[in-house]
Amino acid sequence: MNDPFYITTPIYYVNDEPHLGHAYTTVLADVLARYARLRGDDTVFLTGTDEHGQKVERAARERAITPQQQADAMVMRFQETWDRLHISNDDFLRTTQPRHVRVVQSALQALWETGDIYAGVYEGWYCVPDERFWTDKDVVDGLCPDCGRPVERLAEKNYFFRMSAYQDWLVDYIEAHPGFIRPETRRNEVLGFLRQLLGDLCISRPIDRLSWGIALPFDPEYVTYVWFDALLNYVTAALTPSPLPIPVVKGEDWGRGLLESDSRLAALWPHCVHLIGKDILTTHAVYWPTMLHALGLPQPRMIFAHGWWNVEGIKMSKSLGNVVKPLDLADIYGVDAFRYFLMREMTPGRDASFNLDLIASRYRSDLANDLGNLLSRLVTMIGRYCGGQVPTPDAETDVDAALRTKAETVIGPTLEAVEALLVNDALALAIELVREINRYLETTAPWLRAKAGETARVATILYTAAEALRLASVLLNPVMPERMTVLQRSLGLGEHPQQREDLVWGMLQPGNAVVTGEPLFPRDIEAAR
Ligand code: ME8
Repeated sequence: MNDPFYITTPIYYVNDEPHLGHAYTTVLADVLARYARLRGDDTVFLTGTDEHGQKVERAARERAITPQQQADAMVMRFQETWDRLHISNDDFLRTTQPRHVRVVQSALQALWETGDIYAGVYEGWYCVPDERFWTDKDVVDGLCPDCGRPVERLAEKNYFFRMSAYQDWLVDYIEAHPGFIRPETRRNEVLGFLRQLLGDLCISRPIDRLSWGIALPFDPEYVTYVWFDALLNYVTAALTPSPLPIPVVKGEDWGRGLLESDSRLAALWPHCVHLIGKDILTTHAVYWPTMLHALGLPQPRMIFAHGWWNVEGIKMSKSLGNVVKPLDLADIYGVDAFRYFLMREMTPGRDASFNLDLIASRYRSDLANDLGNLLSRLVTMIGRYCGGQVPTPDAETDVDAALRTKAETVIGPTLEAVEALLVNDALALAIELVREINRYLETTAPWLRAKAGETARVATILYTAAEALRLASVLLNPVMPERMTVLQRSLGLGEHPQQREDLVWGMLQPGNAVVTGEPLFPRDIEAAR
């Protein structure tokens, strides 16, 4: 039995629409989920929205609507975008859902009971117009680093999570679990951060300054501040759906009790993989593990922080007007080509720079020329020389065996690259197989054999090429699910969820009627769409 696979994206703020960066993380999670399903793992893929807090409250005020209306409108934009981008999430969590509010409140109460949450004084530089606290380090000459207006010293009662108590434990844990924070550079970054003394974490705001949040169960004059609420979403979604209240027990007994009583949580949680951008590494690799530990829950299997997408080398930002909208690109190149581009172009641990030429050249070379053209040549030749039916292969020669071996031996390394979260490498391997099939056709020249009347030889060549292409399409399916389904349909295969057995040589049935259709990746993109 395979281990289950529980993959999460960050839950995105609903103050603005999804852009290229959000699309990247979500497509990567989707691709990993689809590969896991191909492996036969019991897979749960979670994404969602982070709806409480100042950012959303302020965005709503600017649009003269309520925070709930703001959240509802943006959630639609996220869900529409994910639907268009073929995102196969099993769950979509909104932090305003009652199922989540009950988890947050009972977790807060559990930590309050043990003193892991306590009342204290929060002091800092406050920017009144921005409604935001800054530290000594942030403030420049008494001015807000964001808006440049004067800040004032403010002290107010708030609630804190005793994060400092878990610093030594966290360092030991990270050191003992090399695969916990990935890639290695991010792990080192977290260990470096933990060399300074860890403070406690302010987890509340008084409701007269922020009302859009989950009320503290032990002080209704306060709401919990975003991260305590947001991070717990991963636990909420792993629980068996239930309308019953979560029993309030102290500290670590909270998580232990849940694990004992909820078999879904117990099965999923230890296999959880959090996919995040590097911007939220500290919250996930420092706040979250200490919160989980205090609550008596084990750690997720892995926190993977990918790099940053810039646009032509510059940070994407609204004020620079260079925000890339994923659906605009999907409209031009097609959804799957856009997904392919995102996955092929970024090495997950590093930053990447977007530019339009890059996507156009990937499209032309890998997709239109290598892959799309191969399918159309093959289908045309099967039509012309084999009566439109996948031929029955005759005796295999060395050159056929070489292609079969190449196809069979590329499967292992491709899946291993995916397990290491190097989807870009996996794609490079799959496309290399496609190129090998093109070279094979050049070498074996079935059109010359056909002219010479060598029917059996033509049958073997076209079967071998088509079967190798089918295998490549199974490997590429998690990245381009819709286009690869079309490809398989062209080879006369029925639509079905891809399974491990599809990765075995010889699954293409002779006799299947091939289908000539529109090009898989039209060369003249503008004209075709
Ligand atoms: O931080 N390049 O939400 P958020 C790559 N609500 N990825 C990017 C990116 C870019 N330029 N811009 C955004 C939050 N992302 C919190 C998370 S989780 C418990 C709470 C992606 O809407 C990347 O995954 O600001 C990043 O971590 C995330 O969007 C931040 O989304």
